[in-house]
Amino acid sequence: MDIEFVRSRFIKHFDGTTGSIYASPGRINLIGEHTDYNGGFVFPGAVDKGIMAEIKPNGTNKVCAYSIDLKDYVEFGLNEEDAPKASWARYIFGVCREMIKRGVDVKGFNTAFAGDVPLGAGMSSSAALESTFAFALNDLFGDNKIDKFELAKVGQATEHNYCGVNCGIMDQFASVFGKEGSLMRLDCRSLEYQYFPFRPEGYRLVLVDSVVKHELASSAYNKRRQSCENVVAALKKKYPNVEFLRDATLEMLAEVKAEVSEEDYKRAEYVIEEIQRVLDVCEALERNDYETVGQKMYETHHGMSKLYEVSCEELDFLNDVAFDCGVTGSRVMGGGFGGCTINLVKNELYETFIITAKERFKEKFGRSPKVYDVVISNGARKIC
Ligand code: GAF
Repeated sequence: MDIEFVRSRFIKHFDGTTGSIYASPGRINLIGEHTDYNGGFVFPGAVDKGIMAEIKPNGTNKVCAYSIDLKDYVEFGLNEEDAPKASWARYIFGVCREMIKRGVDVKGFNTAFAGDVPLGAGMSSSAALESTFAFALNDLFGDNKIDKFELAKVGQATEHNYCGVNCGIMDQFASVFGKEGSLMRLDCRSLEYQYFPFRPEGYRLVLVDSVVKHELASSAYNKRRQSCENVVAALKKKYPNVEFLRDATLEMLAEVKAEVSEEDYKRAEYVIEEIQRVLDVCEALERNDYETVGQKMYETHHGMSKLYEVSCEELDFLNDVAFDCGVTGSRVMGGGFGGCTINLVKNELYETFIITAKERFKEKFGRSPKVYDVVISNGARKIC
């Protein structure tokens, strides 16, 4: 992201003065999908693409926000009834409200922001936006008294309360806590985390974007979460200590098979297996065993496609192409219903894989997928 670009737009759009600049990244996730809201493990890292915003208090109680990319300008107040209509502005409004709920005396400000996280690619541009503003408002109005854990929760609560997505904590956590060159294993129940330096010698991580965006992704996502909660409710009758699917085994699940729908059962089966896969991948990484890491990624894809049913034809196709090319690991990344596959590719296979994926995808779907190299980067920060 280019500081001068954002600054020039801020100056042009407002009164010619400058404010402070903040930035937060999007994320990748090596493994552990739809496990976060089940109290399980995830394995994300922040990327070198994100949102950058210039912000300056304006002495009023009004937020004046300009989206540089959308060339859209919105003003809103800071009370609950002042929620703006534009969906992008609701993220900023939600963050303001959540900070206010946590005792921060948020006042009006001017802001212009831009981003380079591809939208709908499953790299969480929304978490990048939330973290940028949570971090900034904490600095500008809160004496930085809200800790980083709570800043991540501000982003998550914004999704729940103002954007209609009952997401887990992974995206916001990765965006706030990201560390250059490291992925993090996060226990989403306790929020304990551990950085894993990730520079796999001889391999590259690459995202292949199907450029498919599912219109109803949020409601389908919430439905998946509901399925998991239904199964937890059934398990609880037999095992009162079960709070999340994280607390269950496949054997326990089998015991309640008759009490849950077939669909909910499949969802839970995937989640329980996926939580274990994260731990297996961490162990494999400690031995530099990338073959096992890759194999687990393919298993995840299979589960997301056949049990959790959050893949789509285009993503399954990209996964098959990766397999045919001998790519070590490949799977749909993020919430699903479109977006990217994440691929662990041997250096010497990289060119062939990318060329083949582009050619075969175009042949089948009449358009090219996009390709992004992954650089694992730092989390939310003040730039100047
Ligand atoms: C989305 C959500 F926002 C995350 O919380 C997570 O559940 C992810 O989908 C799937 O792993 O990005």
